[in-house]
Amino acid sequence: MKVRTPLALTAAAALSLGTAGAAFAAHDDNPSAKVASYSYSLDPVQAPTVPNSQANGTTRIKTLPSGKVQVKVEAWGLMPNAPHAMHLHGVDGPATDMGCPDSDADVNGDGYVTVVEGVPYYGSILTSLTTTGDVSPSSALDLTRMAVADENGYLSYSRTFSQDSAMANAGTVQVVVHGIDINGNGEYDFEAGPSSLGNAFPLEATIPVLCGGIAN
Ligand SMILES: [Ca+2]
Ligand SMILES: [Ca+2]
Ligand SMILES: [Cu+2]
Repeated sequence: MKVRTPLALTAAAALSLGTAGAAFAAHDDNPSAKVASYSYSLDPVQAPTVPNSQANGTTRIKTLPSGKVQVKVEAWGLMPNAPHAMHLHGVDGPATDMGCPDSDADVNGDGYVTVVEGVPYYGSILTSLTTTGDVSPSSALDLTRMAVADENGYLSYSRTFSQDSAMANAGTVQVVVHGIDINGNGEYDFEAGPSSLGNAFPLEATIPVLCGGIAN
């Protein structure tokens, strides 16, 4: 889209896109127990031809007896000294397994899998993995409350959520980490163009870098 769009609207747009792509194979049985733990590797979303895009990581999503969900993310090789938007992506409601973008995800063939091009694979934003405050999709791009990678590009994140959609979908979500310094200048800028979510954000700040989840 070419217009500047309020965050709440872009989140809503992403949500409506998400229901279209429930395309993946049978899900595992949803655990009936109150405690379950899901560990995934986080793998690069972009082709190796995208500079500075080949990070890696791990994530663990654990449902706690208290009815809360703990999410841990550890990643290496991210853009250093920069915040990285992170979310639980999926389809809210009855268990629907999505997955991570594959090589067909770059629909327009420009060499980048944008956040919107990934939605048919990983679904919409269910939970924003912020460090403090609101965790709803409306905080999706609030980089002031996102985890920051250190000078080596290492990021460590842990937070416990009481949000309903995080709890309801803990077994089927994808963890997606965003933000790639494509031109290597040490900041998110517009040289590679605007975000697929709107012109207010650089592509560099919203492009998915890592994804992990059930259907990997
Ligand atoms: Ca593309
Ligand atoms: Ca840059
Ligand atoms: Cu995301």
